Amino acid sequence: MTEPSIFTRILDGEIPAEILAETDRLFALRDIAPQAPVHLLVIPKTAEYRTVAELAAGDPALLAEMIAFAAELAAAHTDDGDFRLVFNSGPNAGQTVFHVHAHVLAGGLTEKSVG
Ligand code: DGP
Repeated sequence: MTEPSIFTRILDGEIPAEILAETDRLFALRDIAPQAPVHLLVIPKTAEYRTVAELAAGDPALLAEMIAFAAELAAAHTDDGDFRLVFNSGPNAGQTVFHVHAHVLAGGLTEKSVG
């Protein structure tokens, strides 16, 4: 039995954090270490999927819900609704929490996007 993820512990109320918004299957937090003026996390309530590739294979509708929810959050938290969506996948790509989540980055980004 693996330990519950930090996000499951927040969802269960064990660790204090403001849940900004939620749906039946998702919730959103402010990232504790923001990398942009708006830096939110969109997180499935289920901890079943560790990475975005696992999620895409196992429940593609939930991945689509994450993207739609990210767009709604960006519209609510920015003037223009523009946003960047990042999934770190694997420790060598910077993933530290193995409970799939999307970073929603927005609000006057000035750097050029990578890639
Ligand atoms: P990643 O490195 O892609 O696995 O992203 C994990 C993010 O989770 C990281 O940017 C920091 C954030 N984070 C970690 N612990 C907490 C916490 O207790 N509260 C909040 N709001 N965010 C957290």
